[in-house]
Amino acid sequence: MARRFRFITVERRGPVAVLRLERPDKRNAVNTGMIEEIGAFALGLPDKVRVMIITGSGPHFSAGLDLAEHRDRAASEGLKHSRLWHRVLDGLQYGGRPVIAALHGAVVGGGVEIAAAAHIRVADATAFYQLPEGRRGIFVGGGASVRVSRLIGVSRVTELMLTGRTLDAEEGQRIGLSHYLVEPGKALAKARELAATVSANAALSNYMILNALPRIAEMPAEGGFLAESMAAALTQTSLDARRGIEAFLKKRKASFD
Ligand code: 1HE
Repeated sequence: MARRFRFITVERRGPVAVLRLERPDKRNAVNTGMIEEIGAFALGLPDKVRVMIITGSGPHFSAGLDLAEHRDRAASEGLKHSRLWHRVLDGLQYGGRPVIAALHGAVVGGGVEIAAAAHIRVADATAFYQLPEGRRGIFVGGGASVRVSRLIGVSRVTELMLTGRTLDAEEGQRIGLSHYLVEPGKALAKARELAATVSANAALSNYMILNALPRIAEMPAEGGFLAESMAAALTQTSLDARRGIEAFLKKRKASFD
């Protein structure tokens, strides 16, 4: 059953929640209300929701920051607004619940930033990507300097921001903006299929994959190895680890709480 907020709709089927950006007449441009709703919804999800999918209504994922709303922001307001994006997207990335982005049409500016905060990105062949901030006289503010740079490399981000050029779905797939590239109209179905797989994992394993892994990857090697051992020790002594290993040895499918 779909529930409508002002700028998003959400629907839950078992352990999977689908959040849809719902401003198709404005190409899902992200105004303050929408980013706040994404944050409130994602942070308020009950534990039984194991995976979240984020997608866009209409022919585009998102045209990024709502430029009409941004026009008159003073520097201090712009700073707070950008920090709001950071809080919300940090909540998505590190909330402990895998997030899958199903992308189609425009994935532009802040749209790329939202997608980059997701853990798995599925694009359909209509997807195209842009970082047009240079053309608009602004700068990225939703975390792209960090997240997108880490995803595709700062050199590529520099080139994309300087030229504002459009990358098609194929190029996006080649450079790592998407993990999966599917036929037009099939991104959400593929995301649901992946969500079924991911939601069947042990919750603590998923939590460590989302929280320990990226932080360990940023650490100096020696600290990283120790942190990895601690994450491994904690995970492998859980009840779910006993169930998962037992199931494998008995040639059964594991089932977790
Ligand atoms: C918007 C926005 C928007 C569309 N803010 N209203 N993002 C951009 O620079 C992308 C700007 N948008 C576009 O390049 C195009 O709209 C699209 C390629 C995404 C889609 O084109 P199209 O031809 O299907 O739609 P359209 O006719 O351009 O737009 C339809 C309506 O949506 C129109 O409003 P209307 O009242 O005239 O019908 C547009 O004004 C409106 N619209 N995009 C506000 N972005 C956290 S910081 C992140 C920094 C950024 O994201 S910078 C990138 C901003």
